[in-house]
Formats: sequence, structure tokens, C-alpha cells
Amino acid sequence: MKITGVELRRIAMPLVAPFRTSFGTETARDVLLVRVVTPDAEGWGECVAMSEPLYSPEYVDGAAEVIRRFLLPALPRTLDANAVGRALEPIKGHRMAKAALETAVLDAQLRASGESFGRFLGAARDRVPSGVSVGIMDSIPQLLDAVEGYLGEGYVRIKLKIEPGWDVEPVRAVRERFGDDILLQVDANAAYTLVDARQLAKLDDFGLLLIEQPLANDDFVQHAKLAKQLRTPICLDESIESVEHAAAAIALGSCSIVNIKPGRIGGYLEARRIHDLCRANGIAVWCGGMLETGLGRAANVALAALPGFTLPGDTSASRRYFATDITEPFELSDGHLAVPTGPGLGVAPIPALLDEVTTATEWITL
Ligand code: SMG
Ligand code: MG
Repeated sequence: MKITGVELRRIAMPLVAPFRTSFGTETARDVLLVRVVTPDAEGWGECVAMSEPLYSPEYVDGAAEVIRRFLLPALPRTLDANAVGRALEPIKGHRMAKAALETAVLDAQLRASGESFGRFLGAARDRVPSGVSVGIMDSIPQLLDAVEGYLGEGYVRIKLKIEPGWDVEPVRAVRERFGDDILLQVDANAAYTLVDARQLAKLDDFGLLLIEQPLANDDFVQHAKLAKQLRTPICLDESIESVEHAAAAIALGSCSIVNIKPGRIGGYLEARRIHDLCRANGIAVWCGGMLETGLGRAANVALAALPGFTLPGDTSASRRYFATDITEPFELSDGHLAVPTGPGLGVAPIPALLDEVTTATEWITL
């Protein structure tokens, strides 16, 4: 496949409500889209980096810069998606930028051959169960209202964002109000240290599916120590940037569950490698989210249909974040999202909607 050129497009999507985590509050999604053009088809990749480097070191301006300055010049003139990762290997890190580029190449390749992402990746089902991530709120009543709304919409699993000062009480309140049967988990986004082990152990009373990323991104050893002090399974998100990290976490006992976010680990091919490794080691995985538009969501839903994804993911409906998506919106049906079946991602931006949210475009001829 020969790439003629690449468009970098910046869009600004207002969120339906602020989304607060232990590291900050998002009120709009600032997204970098990569469009790869070939003679036969074009393909889209969504970069999951956020405006500021608070979730991980990457951020949107930096991703755009590394793509135009280092990644695109490193691509061979003709290639397929398998060659992208290899060609970009000399450039260290920047996995979110690399993932966006590789996904766009893969999408173009699959659209040209008429194969869907799900079929290419090895999807084992045609729909995936939907969980929802619920931000930190100003009060417990406000949280309970939000959770009630999501359960009413049919979400099959609730994830509560936590931080020191907002952990045991919100979990207790949700359990008391909605009972022991709802699937419930928490995500700390690295807000604790090992010194907090006793506080985190209080969560053991509530039958949580897992606690996600309690400690710092690079604390593999301390997560292993914490795992010995908790009954609640530890799931790693930020810590796992590659299949090698996943192998280290499994060997050390740092986690028993992995949140696979293709954007964080360099793309869908690496995501499949981590899925395969975890499956062979009896480690459950689920698909995380980064408030993706319909483009990124489509690929995530396809990935979440692989057989090792045994827990519901943060694959929620488009309207969880956006009043208007840039593609046909993903909608819940009986708590599930349908895996797209069309070529490539199976969805495409609707030009008028895309233009409305576009803040900048840049064309790079290759
Ligand atoms: O796409 O539903 C989604 C977001 C899910 O909570 C979510 N993502 O750490 O897992 C995580 C966070 C990262 C983004 S927070 C702004
Ligand atoms: Mg997380």
C-alpha cells in the first residue's frame, strides 16, 4: 500500500457533563484525528492523548508534533499495517501518537480489502457488554443520581472514579442503594501510595470486581506488594504500555486483571498481543476508554469482542460523553453495543458534523 498523504485534524467536542478524575476535570475533548490517504482507500485513526500530560506523559500538541516531525518521515514509502510498528520502533515512547497512525493505516488497508476490524482482530461475538465510568462528584446524592441514570439506561457495570477522600463512602453508598448484585469496580488513576494500603483494604468489604491503577504508573513492585494486602483484585491501566510491561506485571504478581487501551500501548496489534499473553496466563482483560469519538469507539468495540475480554469494558454509548458524535452514534441495546461489520472501522465521520467541530487541519504530502 502506498500512502499519498496524511491529514492531521484537530477537533473540539464539548462533553455533556464535566468528567472528574483524581488528576483533573474534563469539560471538552480535544482530539487529534489522523487521516491516511492511499490510492484505493482512506483510513482514520484517533489519538487518545488529552490536552495536558496528566493521565500519561503524552498530550495532543506533542502527539501532532511527533507525528509530523518524526513518525511520518520514518514510514517506508509502501507498507502495510504490520510494518508500521517496526518502522516506528527507533522512536522511543509516544505510543498514543504511534497508535493513531497505525490505526489509520490499518483502517485504510481493511477498507481497501473489504474486511472489518472485528474480523481482522479475531472477534468472537457480534456485540459487547457496556460498562460506564462515573466521575468524582460534589456529593454522594449527586453520584447516586448519576449511577441510577446509567443503570436505567441498561449499563451492565459501573466504575467509580476514586481518590483519597472519595473512596469508601461513595462505594458504600452505591452498594447500599443499588445492592450487591450490580457489577461494581473503582479506578484511582494512580492517586494512592502503598502507605494507603489499610484504607484501600476497607474496599474489600464491598465485593468489587477490581481496583484499577491504585498506585503510580511505574510502581510494578509496589502494586505486587499491595496485591498481597488486598482481597480486591488489582487491575493495571496506566502501568501497562506494552506486551513486555504486561509480561512483567504478570511475572511479578502486580495485577490479576489488565485494562487494555489500544491508544496507550501503541495500537490494536499490540493490544491483540497483550490479549493473547493474558489469555494464556489466565489474566482477565477488558477494554478501557479515553472518551473516544465514534471512530475510536468503533475500533475499541471490535477489540472488546475478542474471546479473552471476559469483563465488561468502558465501551459506553456515544451519548455518555457527546450530545452529537462525529459518526453515527453508538447506542446501547440491552446493555450492549453492536460490533461494526462494515469494512475497516465500519463507521466514518459525517462531513458536516466533522466540519462543525474542526478547529484546525494540516495536510502533509508523503
Ligand atoms: O471512554 O469511557 C471512557 C473513559 C473511561 O475512565 C475512563 N478513562 O483511567 O480509565 C481511565 C480513564 C482515562 C481517561 S480520564 C479523563
Ligand atoms: Mg483507568
